[in-house]
Amino acid sequence: MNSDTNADTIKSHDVRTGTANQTPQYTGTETHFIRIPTNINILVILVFINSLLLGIRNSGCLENGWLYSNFSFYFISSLKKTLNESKSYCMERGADLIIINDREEQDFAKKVSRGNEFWIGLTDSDEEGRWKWVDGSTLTSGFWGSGEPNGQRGENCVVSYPSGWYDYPCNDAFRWICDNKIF
Ligand SMILES: [Ca+2]
Ligand SMILES: [Ca+2]
Repeated sequence: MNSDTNADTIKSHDVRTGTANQTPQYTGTETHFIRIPTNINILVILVFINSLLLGIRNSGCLENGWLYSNFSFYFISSLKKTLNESKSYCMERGADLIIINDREEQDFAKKVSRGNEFWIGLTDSDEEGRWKWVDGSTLTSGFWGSGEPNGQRGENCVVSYPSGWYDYPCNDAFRWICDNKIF
């Protein structure tokens, strides 16, 4: 009797298992859709944490003044230094001077600098009039102030004011913004 009951239970279980096995097969595509974004989210979180740890390793600790926005960490200085000193400050912390590729980043930099002028990572030191970013890319369009650039060989570095970009002698001293891109 017990063995009959067990047999029924097993049979019943087999039937249910069979039914249960059909459901995920049928909705396999749906399960797949759920897993992909979850994995991407985990990846983004891991990269974010890794970047934080790298920042801590490179500079001893994350210093006050670093802001996170759109896959970059930004440092807005309160001191004023020459272009090379500013660039060195950024590079010692695994970053470089800010590269501004679009209006959104220009507006962001203007906002976080609170109206102060600052060095950006743009120069025509190598060839007069050929403006290049610190990553070696060529400037395609900029946010030059009225009449700028106008310094010829005497002004090969760029300061961003709320009213636009101005070429300046690289040995002048200004605030600066570092940009540490995650990707
Ligand atoms: Ca120049
Ligand atoms: Ca100028």
